[in-house]
Amino acid sequence: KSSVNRHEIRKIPDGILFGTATASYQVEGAWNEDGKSESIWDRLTHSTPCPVKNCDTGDIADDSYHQYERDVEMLRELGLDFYRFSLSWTRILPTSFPDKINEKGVEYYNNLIDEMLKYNIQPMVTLYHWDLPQKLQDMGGWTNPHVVDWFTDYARIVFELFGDRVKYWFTINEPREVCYEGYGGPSLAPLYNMTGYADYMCAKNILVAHAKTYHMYKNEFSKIQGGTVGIAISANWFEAESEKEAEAAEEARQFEWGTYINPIFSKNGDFPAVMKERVAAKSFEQGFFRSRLPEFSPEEVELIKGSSDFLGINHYTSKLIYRNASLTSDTYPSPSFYDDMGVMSYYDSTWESGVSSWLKIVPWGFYNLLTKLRTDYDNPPIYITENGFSTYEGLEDDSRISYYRQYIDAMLDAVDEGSDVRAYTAWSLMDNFEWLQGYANRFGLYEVDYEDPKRTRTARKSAYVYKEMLRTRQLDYHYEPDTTLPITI
Ligand code: GBH
Repeated sequence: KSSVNRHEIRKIPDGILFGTATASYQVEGAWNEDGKSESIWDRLTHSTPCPVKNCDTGDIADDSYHQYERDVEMLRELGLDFYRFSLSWTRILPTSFPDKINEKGVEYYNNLIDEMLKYNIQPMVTLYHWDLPQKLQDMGGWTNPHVVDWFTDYARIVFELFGDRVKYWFTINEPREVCYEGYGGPSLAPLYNMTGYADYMCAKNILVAHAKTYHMYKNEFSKIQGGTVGIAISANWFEAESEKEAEAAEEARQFEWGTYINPIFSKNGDFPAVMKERVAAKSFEQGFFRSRLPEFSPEEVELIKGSSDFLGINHYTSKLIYRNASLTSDTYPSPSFYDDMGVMSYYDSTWESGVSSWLKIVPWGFYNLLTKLRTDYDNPPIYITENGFSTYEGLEDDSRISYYRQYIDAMLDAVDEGSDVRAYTAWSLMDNFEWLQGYANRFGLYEVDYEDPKRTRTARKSAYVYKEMLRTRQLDYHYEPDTTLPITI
């Protein structure tokens, strides 16, 4: 489907909210200030040899802990409806548990929230964006079923502290990345690298923790506080290389995001059938006495089913999928998540790339994804909780502008056909600590100067374009901002 008609000015329907996002560890800095304790990212970035590109850490990051007023000023400059940020568990609860609340940490978030609300910018708050308390990691983190209690206790404190003012909650950011990249693979903390086991244990526990938190809010808070609760799931598009690979592509989608979307949003709940069958079959072949994929009890299936007021989607890119004769038992390590899934994937060489090697520009993939979510899950309310593009430093970011225009265009195609998209979030407000890539890959509408102790933020060309799009509620491929003028409120 050709989604782009670049000659017309396209009206953006009223009612879709626009914002930007960041996450605590990626922007706050102040890693050990005012009573904050150590998270798994503090531990990882301080370990030797340093695992992050250029030995970067989030010790100072964007210094948002001290610069929340400037951050809110930028939100105002852009004219945003909302700002999606996350809370640092170890800043609020230094023991990990509810026995000690760190007032200074609470004060930081109160200040940020109150400053935003002064200007009518809605806080959308993520409870967990990857910075688990190290103490809980030492007890197994997301592989320990007790994490369900640890997380819901933390969530209860957070709802009590901020729920009078925060009306949009996300429990977990990207369970697939937490579990697969953190516990299965070695590309996010805690780098467990135990795929085929730890990633599946994490998947079960994180879904139960999410669902218990959802029900706690519904039962105990929503009547008084009146907010909504959801989850942000990463879902890239997986396209069949050719028609005969349709089944392989569908299996990739079920393994990659069905793992998390199916239990919450499908009619029957539970992990996708194909995943349960495949992992069980592989496990028995390999000599296990039971499936490496843990089962949900019937009560857990019911608990998780429907446990979200909306579906948050982080979408960045697409891949092509095939399965052929060359896929043998040696293609992937066995057991492993990828061996269980049993497909091959690659990026089309004609797709333009961001600085992040995994990020190719494929706007029609976004359209296909939204269409698929609409048809498979009975048109759930969708919040696009992240979408964005990486460059090197520099203020002239035409490739980012082009990415945003094409992706928003593709999103509007799906909206025209009935997709219930309620919000769109650009990742990111400003450059920040891009996990193992450090500060080399930049996603910001604002550039951050990391040489400058003040971490000065400067609007990129894309900030001007995003602002104008929101102001006029029009998508105009020909709009050229005058970046010699300062961006003003
Ligand atoms: C999101 O992850 C995250 O929510 C956000 O925090 C992040 O900054 C943003 O997108 C951009 O990445 O090349 O081995 O370092 C999107 C999924 C997670 C995919 C991290 C790439 C790192 C792989 N990304 N992952 S590696």
